[in-house]
Amino acid sequence: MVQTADSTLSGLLPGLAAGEEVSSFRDAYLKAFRWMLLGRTLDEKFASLYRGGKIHGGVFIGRGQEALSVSVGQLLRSEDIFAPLIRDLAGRLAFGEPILDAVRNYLGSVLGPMRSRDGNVHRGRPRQGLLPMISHLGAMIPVVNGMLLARRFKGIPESVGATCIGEGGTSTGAFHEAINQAAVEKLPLVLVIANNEYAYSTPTSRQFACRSLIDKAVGYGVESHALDGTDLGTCLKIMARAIQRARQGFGPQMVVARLLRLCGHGEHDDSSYIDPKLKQSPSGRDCLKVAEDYLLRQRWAEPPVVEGWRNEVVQRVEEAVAKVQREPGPDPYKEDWCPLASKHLNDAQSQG
Ligand SMILES: Cc1ncc(C[n+]2csc(CCOP(=O)(O)OP(=O)(O)O)c2C)c(N)n1
Repeated sequence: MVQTADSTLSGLLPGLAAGEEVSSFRDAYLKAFRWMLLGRTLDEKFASLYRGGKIHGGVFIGRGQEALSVSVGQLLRSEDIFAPLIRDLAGRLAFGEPILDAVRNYLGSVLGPMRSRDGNVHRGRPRQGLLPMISHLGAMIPVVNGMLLARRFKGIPESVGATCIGEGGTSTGAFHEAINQAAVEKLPLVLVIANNEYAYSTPTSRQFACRSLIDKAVGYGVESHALDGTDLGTCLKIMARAIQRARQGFGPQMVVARLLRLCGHGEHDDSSYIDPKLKQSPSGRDCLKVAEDYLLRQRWAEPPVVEGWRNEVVQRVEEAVAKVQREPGPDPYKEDWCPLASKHLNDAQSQG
């Protein structure tokens, strides 16, 4: 396991000169916090639209996982590849996905990236390195490997490819084949595993028998990093380190975060199976609250400023939803699309 000293900021954000580090860490933290706020607010809006019958597909939110997710999206560069999972709205936004992509996709606007054919979370902008996920667990890892290999074969300067999965995804064949391939090919893959204690309702005790998921990295000769996914500062530091190691040619990096899913698997799930003791444990802390308390304690922002940020994201979310609700939905008589043609998917760009 690669050691990252929590107590020092040294080497935190690659490329920074000494002395710049503290203020840059504060800036990165505050930026990340605001992405977390936006992700949480937008997720909650989707949950409420779903309950009001306005969203017909499933709604999957990332409550409790925003610190981890944002740290991936924010620390990647625009030329990198990001393949998010269902709980990564906050990370998508930090990577550059417009709010309107998410709103249009869920509400079925024809202007959305999937042109109203999804109503769910399977959206993306492949040309900008943001891959639309498919539902099969673990299946995006080989896709990222393939993109990284393609860039290598074409002589395009290598970039990092990051993907997020849950601990349940680590039990699939796709996970094992892909991590092995990435290790053998020394691909600059960052594999982020959110161990949120349950794969739907299956607890970790029924998911894996190894002591820690880190052991899976050891078995494949892959560098690994364990972290507390409820702590934004730790997420930023360790993710920066993992991305930097992948970029510098040290091969794939596995990041395993410990946290708790503070919601159901999807909004259709009341999550009554979650052990109440876990909610009281350190993993059960709400990363957004932890981050807010920390930045207030540091006096990096005063309470009215944070309140202003909160109001601002609510306004952005409400404006986006109001705009999309006026947009046209699908018209089956105008369909000329074939499920076997990838043309429209590749062309997908939402407008506005
Ligand atoms: C190969 C495969 N098996 C089963 C499913 C059904 N399924 C969808 S999500 C899910 C649980 C996912 O748990 P985890 O990977 O831990 O992620 P989390 O939802 O906890 O974030 C399951 C079993 C699937 N999508 N793909």
